[in-house]
Amino acid sequence: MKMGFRWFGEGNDSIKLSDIKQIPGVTSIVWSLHHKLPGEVWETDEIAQVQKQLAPYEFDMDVVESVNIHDDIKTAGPGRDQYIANYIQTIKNLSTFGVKVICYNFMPIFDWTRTDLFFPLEDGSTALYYEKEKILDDPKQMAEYILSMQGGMTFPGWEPERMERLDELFAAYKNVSKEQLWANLIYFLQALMPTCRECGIKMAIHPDDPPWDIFGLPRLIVDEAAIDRLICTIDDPHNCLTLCSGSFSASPKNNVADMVRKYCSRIAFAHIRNVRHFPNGDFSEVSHRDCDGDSGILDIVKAYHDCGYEGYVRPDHGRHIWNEKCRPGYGLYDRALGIMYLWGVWDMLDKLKQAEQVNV
Ligand code: CS2
Ligand code: MN
Repeated sequence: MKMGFRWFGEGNDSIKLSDIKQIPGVTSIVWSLHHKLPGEVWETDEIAQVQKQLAPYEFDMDVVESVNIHDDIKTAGPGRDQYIANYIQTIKNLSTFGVKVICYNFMPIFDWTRTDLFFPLEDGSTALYYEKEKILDDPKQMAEYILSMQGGMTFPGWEPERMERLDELFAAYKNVSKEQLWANLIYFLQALMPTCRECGIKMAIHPDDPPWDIFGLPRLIVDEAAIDRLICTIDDPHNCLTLCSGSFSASPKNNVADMVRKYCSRIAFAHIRNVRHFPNGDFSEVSHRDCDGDSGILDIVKAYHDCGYEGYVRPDHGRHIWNEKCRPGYGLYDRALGIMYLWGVWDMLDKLKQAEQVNV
C-alpha cells in the first residue's frame, strides 16, 4: 500500500508539510484546491502551485480528494452538460501533473454528516459523533452548527455559498428520486470514462457518510448491492472506489473486510478509520486500534494484504488529542498514530508472508 496524508493546503491547514514528512512511510499528499467551488475548472497554474509546494518534500500528488460535483450534475439541472465539460477539462489538467486518482462523492447537498464534531471520549480526547435523533429535525440547524465550527477553515462539501442556498437546493432535489440520482451518476461517469482512459485517471467514488438517507435526501453508495450496481453498470477499470471503512461500517450491516476482498481490483483508494456503534444507531469515531471500535480494522488490513493491495491508503479521521487545535477529524497527532498502527499490522503481515515463502 502507498501511504497518504490529507492536507488542506498552505494557509488552510495548521499542519506543515515538514511535520507530515516525519511520519514514517508517507509518500503521497492527498490534496485539493479547496478554494474552488463545485463546477469550476481547475486551472493548470493553480495546480502547479501545489506541485511546487510538495516538490521539496518529494511527496507525490497522485491522489486528489475531492473535485466536488456541481448540484446540476446530481439533479440533471440546466447546467449539467457544461459542468460535465468543465469536469472533463479539470481531469485533463490534472493528468498533466501525473494525478492518478480522483476521489469524489455523489451525496446530495451534504457531504459527511455529524451532529457533534468534538464529542468527549472516556480518555479525555474528542472525536466526531453522530446522534441519529438529531438528524430528524432541521437541516438548517445542523448546517449552521457545522459552519459555526469552521473557524475560518474550509470544510469540503460544506461550502458556505451552498449552505446559504439550502431552500433552493432542497427544492432542486425535491423531484430527484433514488433511481433518478442513479441515472444522473451513470450519465456523469459515462461522459467521463473516455477522458479517464486517455488520461489514465481513476474516478474513485467515496461512499455516502453515513450510509443511509438523511433529511429525506436519497443516498446511493451505502452497501454491497450499490457497489455491485455501480461497477457492473460501468465495467471499466477507471470506474473505481474509495473504500472508506468508517463510512461503510457506520452501518453494522456492512462488513468492510468482505468488501475489500470482493472489490480489491476496483479499489483505487482506501480510507481506513474505526467507528464504535451504540445500540440506538448512534456512532462515534474512535482510534484506529481494532478493539476500540467495531469496524474490524485488523480484518480490513489483513484483507488488503491478502489481496496484494498496491493502491493508495490514508488514515481517515482521527480524534483530537493532546489539546491540538485542528480541523475536526484532521489533526496531526491521532492520524499519525493511526498510520503507525496500520504500518505495524502491515509490516508484521509482510514478515509472516516472507517466512511462509521461505518455508515452502
Ligand atoms: C472525507 C469525505 O472527511 C471525510 O469524511 O472522507 O468528506 C470525503 O473527502 C469526500 O466525501 C470525498 O468526496
Ligand atoms: Mn472517508
